[in-house]
Amino acid sequence: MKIGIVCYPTYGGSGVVATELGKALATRGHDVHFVAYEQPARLSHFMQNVYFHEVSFTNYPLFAFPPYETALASKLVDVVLFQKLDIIHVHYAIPHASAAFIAKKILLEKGINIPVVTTLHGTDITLVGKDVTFSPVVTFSINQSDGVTTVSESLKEQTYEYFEVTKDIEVIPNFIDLAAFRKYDKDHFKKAIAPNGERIVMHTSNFRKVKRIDDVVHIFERILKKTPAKLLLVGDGPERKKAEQLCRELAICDHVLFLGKQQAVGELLAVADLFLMPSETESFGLAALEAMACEVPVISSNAGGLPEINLQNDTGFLSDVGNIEEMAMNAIDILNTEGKLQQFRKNALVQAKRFDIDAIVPLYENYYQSIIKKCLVLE
Ligand code: GMT
Repeated sequence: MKIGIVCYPTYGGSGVVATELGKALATRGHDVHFVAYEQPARLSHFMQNVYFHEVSFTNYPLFAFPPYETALASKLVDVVLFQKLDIIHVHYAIPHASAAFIAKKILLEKGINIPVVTTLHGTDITLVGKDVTFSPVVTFSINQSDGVTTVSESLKEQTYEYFEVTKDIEVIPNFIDLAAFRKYDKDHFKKAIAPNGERIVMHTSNFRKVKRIDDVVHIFERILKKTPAKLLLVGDGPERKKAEQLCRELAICDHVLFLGKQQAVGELLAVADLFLMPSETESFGLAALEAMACEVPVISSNAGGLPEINLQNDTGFLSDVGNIEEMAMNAIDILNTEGKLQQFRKNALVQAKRFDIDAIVPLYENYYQSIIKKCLVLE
């Protein structure tokens, strides 16, 4: 198949899922054309069957807000026509699904019925999308997509709850490449981070409000009172300054490392003992799955799709959003009970294997085939 993938070129979340999916599809012999405003972060090396089309445009002083959606729709028309795509797969509804709808309409005028699949990732539904600023367009473009997928059962339910969606939604969970994320010997890293054998606690995110970075810091402060530990904070975003300030106020700076955006998150997870994800909302929690693949138990909230990934008293513990006392208590329990830590490590890997990339990518291939068939019947 010739597949167009529209995504954000970001380091985490939907951008990473879209890029890893595209790379896996290319490895399986498909031609994959990425369309984005920048080269996707995980597309750093040449790969056979992978192409990148940048959405760029000359700005004009009249535009207080550059019309990205229009430029993207035009680029999609161009790529479909000249690369002869079989299907467009957009990741994150805003504004990708509506841009794909415009492109589809233009192409229909030229006698081409290009199938469009939209994958909903989370905040495009639960946070930004359901705001009145966007909701009419999100509802419309979901209903106009030929196929719609969500990354968890919980996100599917929320989509039906928040929007008047008439489409059938297919749940295709996110996935993990177990060859890239695995526990391996990184002893020199461990010694550099925790020279006195301290436990290593980790959090990675885009440091947005929904991630509740304050909770991460407060949980860690409580852990520190009971066990020697280091906190690795990986990533960057609007809440980082506040988190730095909080660490100063709590006088725990010597035990906290702000590492910023890191390419090789797997290398850090390989030395971690516990992962914290106290998010306000989380449709899936890909970062938690990455941790589990590296045999790291997870202390998380029970928001959104997290109970589908992190299993209570098995791969970690889940608590109500904001219940930092319980999260800290469970974290201390795991870190201070060696037998439990080892058992949870094993369970985490067993659970991660259920989301193996080799099992999930064929689900997308089959879904594309069914949508292409459906569009052919309609022609
Ligand atoms: O985490 C974010 O806020 C980024 C966002 C995105 O779309 O880039 O992530 C969402 O998509 C990820 C990949 O499907 C999911 O693993 C995250 O749970 C989801 N984030 C939220 O729902 C907050």
